[in-house]
Amino acid sequence: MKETLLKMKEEALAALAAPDADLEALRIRYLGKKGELTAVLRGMGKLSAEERPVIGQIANEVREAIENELTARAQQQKTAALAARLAAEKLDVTVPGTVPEIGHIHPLDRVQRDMEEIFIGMGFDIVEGPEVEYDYYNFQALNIPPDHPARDTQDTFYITDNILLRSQTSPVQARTMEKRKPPIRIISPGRVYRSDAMDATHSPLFHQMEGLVVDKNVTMGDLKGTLEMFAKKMFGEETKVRFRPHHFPFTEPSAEVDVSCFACGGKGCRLCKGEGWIEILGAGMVHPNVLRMCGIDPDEYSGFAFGMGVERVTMLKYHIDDIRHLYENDVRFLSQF
Ligand code: 2NM
Repeated sequence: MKETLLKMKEEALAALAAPDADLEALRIRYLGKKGELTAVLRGMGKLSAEERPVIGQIANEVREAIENELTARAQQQKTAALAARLAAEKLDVTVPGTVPEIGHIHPLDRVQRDMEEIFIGMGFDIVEGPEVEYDYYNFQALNIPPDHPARDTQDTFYITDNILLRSQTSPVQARTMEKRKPPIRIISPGRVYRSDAMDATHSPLFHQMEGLVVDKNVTMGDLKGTLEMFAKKMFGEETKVRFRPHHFPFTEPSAEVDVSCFACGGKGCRLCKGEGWIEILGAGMVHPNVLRMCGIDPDEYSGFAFGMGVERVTMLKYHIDDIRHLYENDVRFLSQF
């Protein structure tokens, strides 16, 4: 029996020494309820009274030896597993990362925000209004007569007889004059709609930015100073501004406004088609009829207004030759801004 026990101990310790020994299986095999050591102990009943304590002690020593080795090997295996995991999960923190692709501000948005910042700096508020508008605010309140070509269904998207998609952002200004008392200093950026066929310079949906100032003693000089300041901030400090007489129903007098070419400085180039000047804005003194219809006394107050196309300015500034680039959202185009 002693030999059996000692042989069992040898075998158990040898099995435990294997690097990937299944410790739990070995514990069950040797020390478990149906294990080898337990089986030997069961046979002890047949031993004599002198043999029993001797074999009992050896059995205890064998159990202790196996238990101690199990504990030691468990600790070793845990340490080895941790070391293996750390080695496998090692990161080289000096490897350069993959740079995530970041988005771009759309050029139209870039230009609209630049315009807004300039006018905010001059004390203007931004006011927005509905794109689905009454005929009244889009035309009547702006002194646009019933037979004016702009009112033709060929040019304007009518929804009903008196509801349409606004063809300019000036209805926002008519609404503001009705609601607020002067002094009024606002710009109204936004989408406008005209029934135009799509080509390189036309789109049925485009963006405008219109401005309005109403106060006592507002003059054409204020209009020129405001637009000159805007042009210098928008196109560069050397930019000059030129007014040419024009006609709009909602302003009197009216002008088309050119800026000196920011590509050639006025010498004449491809961008300005050799003119040295580029038309950017329409402007004028708000017509007394418009002020009156919006509840402002034209004998007490005067005002100026202006309007420009955001697409046109964007295309000139970034040398974009086709308006459709601005709507197609091709990332090869957008990622250049
Ligand atoms: C332009 C040109 C000239 C304009 C007029 C008004 C209002 F509401 F005050 F009458 N808003 N915008 C105006 C004047 C717009 O765009 C080319």
